[in-house]
Amino acid sequence: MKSPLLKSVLIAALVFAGSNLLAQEKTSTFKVYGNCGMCKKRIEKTANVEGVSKAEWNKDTKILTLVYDEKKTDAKTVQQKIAAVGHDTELAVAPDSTYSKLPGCCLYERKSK
Ligand SMILES: [Cu+2]
Repeated sequence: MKSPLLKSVLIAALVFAGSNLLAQEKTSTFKVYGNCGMCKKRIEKTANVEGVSKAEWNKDTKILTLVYDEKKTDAKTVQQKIAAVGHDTELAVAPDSTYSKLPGCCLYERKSK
């Protein structure tokens, strides 16, 4: 390396690239209780907060697959948001008043009740 300046610029570029790699996305899967296609839409829409790049709920297994940036959000926060719109999750329970306002087809069997 001829120039010390060039060297430090290169090092800075490498450190920058490295920190971008560290911001890699994390995948979490957890259970969200629900029944139908409407539930799927509601759950996925609610889970799609800032920092989430993918939220996909499987109606049959009740498993939500969440891909997100750990620096911006976490699985627990997303589960709390989902519970707040009426769906129980592994870590969060929906308020009874919210659950009871869901459309009839969405009134899934609550494990915790
Ligand atoms: Cu539903």
